[in-house]
Formats: sequence, C-alpha cells, structure tokens
Amino acid sequence: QQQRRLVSRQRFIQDFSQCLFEFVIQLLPTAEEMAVKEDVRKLLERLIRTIEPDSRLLSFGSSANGFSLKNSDMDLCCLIDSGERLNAADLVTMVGDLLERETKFHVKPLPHARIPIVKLNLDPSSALPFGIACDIGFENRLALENTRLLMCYASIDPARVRTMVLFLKVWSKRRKINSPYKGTLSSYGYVLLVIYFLVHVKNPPVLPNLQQMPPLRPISEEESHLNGYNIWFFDDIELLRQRWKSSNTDTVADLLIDFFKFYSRDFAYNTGVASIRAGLLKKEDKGWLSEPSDYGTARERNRLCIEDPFETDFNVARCVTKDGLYTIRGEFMRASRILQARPERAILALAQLCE
Ligand code: 3AT
Ligand code: MG
Repeated sequence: QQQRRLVSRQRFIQDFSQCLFEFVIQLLPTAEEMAVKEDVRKLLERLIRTIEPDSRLLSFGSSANGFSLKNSDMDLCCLIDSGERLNAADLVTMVGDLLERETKFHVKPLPHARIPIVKLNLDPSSALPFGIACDIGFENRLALENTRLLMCYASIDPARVRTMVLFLKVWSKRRKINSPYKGTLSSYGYVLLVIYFLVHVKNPPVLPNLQQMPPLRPISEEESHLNGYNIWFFDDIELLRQRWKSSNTDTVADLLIDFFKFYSRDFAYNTGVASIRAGLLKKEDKGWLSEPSDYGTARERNRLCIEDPFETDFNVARCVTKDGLYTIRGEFMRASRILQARPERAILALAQLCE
C-alpha cells in the first residue's frame, strides 16, 4: 500500500511539473505584444528627447527581467546623461503636458509621489486588446540594477526559476494578494521571496548568491556603489552557466510544494527578515521592530520584512498590513493543503490553486 502511494505521489509530482510548464507558456506575452511595446518605448523616448535631448528611456521591472506575463504593465525609467537637468517633479509635469498634447495616452502626472512618475494608459485596440499601462520614472538607477539582478537569477535556471515565479505571479493575482495599495505584496516582493527560498532555504541550493560570489577582478568603490549602496553582483552569466551546477535535482513541482510549505509555517515572520543578499536576518538588528511607544505604526509597517537587495535600509514589504499578512499566509496554507491532499489529477489541482 505504502509503495503504491509513493508511486502515485511521484506520478503526481511529474504530472504537476508538466502542467506548470504548459500553463506558464500560455501566459507569456506574444512576439507581437513585445514588438508593439518596444515601438511605444521608442516613440515615448523620441518625444521626451524634444525636452531633454540627452535622455534615454529604458525598460525595467517585468518587461526587462524575464518575468513578464501577457498584458503586464510597462515600467520605464528615463535617464538623463547631461550634467544639468531639471528636478524629477518638474520633469514629470513637463513630460506629462507634452504626452498629453502629442499622444493618445491618458496621462496622469504624479510629481509629488515618493518616486515621481507619469502614469500612462492606452485604450484597447485590435493590436492591443487590453491596452497598455505604463509608468515613466526618472533617474531610478537602483531599479534598473535590481531588474538586472533578477534577470541574471532568472537566466541561471530558467526552467525552474522562471516557471515558479510566473506561476506565483498569476496565482497571487488570481487570489488577490498582489496589491501593495491594499495591504498585500508587490510582484517584486514575491520574486524576492522565491529567490530567497532558492538561495537560502533549499539545501542544496538551487541558485548561488550572486551578491556574495568573489569578483573576477578587483572592483573599486566607485564601480560598486550607487547613491551609497553596494550594487555589485556577479553578472557574467555565460561564465556562471559553465561554473555553477546546482546539485539540487528537485522538479519545479517539488520546489513549489516546498515553497508553500515553508512560507505557511516555517518562515520566522515575527522576528525574521528575508534577505537575498545575506540570508535570514533579524528585525531587531535592522531596527525594523516597533518601539513600545509607537506600537501600531512601525510594527504595522514591518509585519513582513523583505530586505531590498541593494537599498538595504528599505523593506520591500513595508506596505503589507496585519490583515494583508494574515490573508497572504492563509493563501500559502490553502495552496499547501491542496497540494498535500493527494489530488487525483494535476491539472485539477492547478485549477483549484488558481480559482
Ligand atoms: P508586474 O508584471 O507588473 O506585476 P513587475 O515584475 O513589473 O510585476 P512590480 O510592478 O512590482 O514588478 O515592480 C516593477 C519594478 O519596480 C521592480 C523593481 O525594479 C521596482 N520596484 C517595485 N517595487 C519596489 C520596491 N518596493 N522597492 C524597490 N523597487 C521596487
Ligand atoms: Mg510592472
């Protein structure tokens, strides 16, 4: 009996892996969608250059890190190479006015946000049945670097890493736990949880720690630092592919099941900080605990702690509220339960997960 159970569990794991691959492939953006988005980027860049001739408009976030789903938004960052330039708030206002005049986008400039941006929306058309949503920020060089870091992690083991991340992005959207404005976690936060799990929790690890690998040559302070943060990481992917061979042979289904189990019950939510740079850290040591006097403020902000890989004084999950974390953990438990319950068929388990 036990033998039969084991065999059927193994068959489930195999089928579930196959289902995950097939599911994720359908969710990828089409070549056409990517081409239209690239045209939009070029058009916007050309327009912005009429105000700032030395500017470049670069993609970051999912459209540049290999974790993009169909119809995901475009995150764009405008870099200005000349010495003299306007401040971000003024640029947002000017670029907003310009795009309002010259394009069909609905334009919403947010010059006073923490990171000033212009929000753009394009109505659906036949080429783009879901329209386009796009944010343009200015001089956000750290975001370009963290995008490059995630892209490198994705390309070390795309079959497992990209499949896990893309599945979790869809799952978190369908389960409605991917809204930082409503107290749950951003996509960026979920990606960091996956990398943390694959670098620091799985033993043997599935991914190396790119920020702690020895550099091939000495790196000066100037090269490695940006705005006072150390942004160095091992980014020679060709070399890494030759040198890094994980001895972890888990399938993507094994990893996903363990991921849900780990974040349901094992991660130290009350005291721990997930850091892809340094492993498990303590809230206390980072000053991310509440002071007894302002109970309900700092504590509310640091319910879930995920250290940004470069901006190490920044908690990526600071938007997650008490209720939000309760819901997220509830969802991890629900997923874990579904996958432990010896489902009859993998495809049904997958459908139930994303209900
Ligand atoms: P979607 O496909 O849009 O759901 P995404 O991968 O584009 O996912 P986000 O929209 O959450 O991810 O974030 C886009 C980029 O913005 C990712 C990262 O470079 C930057 N970013 C987002 N949130 C934070 C944050 N809290 N701290 C630092 N950088 C962030
Ligand atoms: Mg995005």
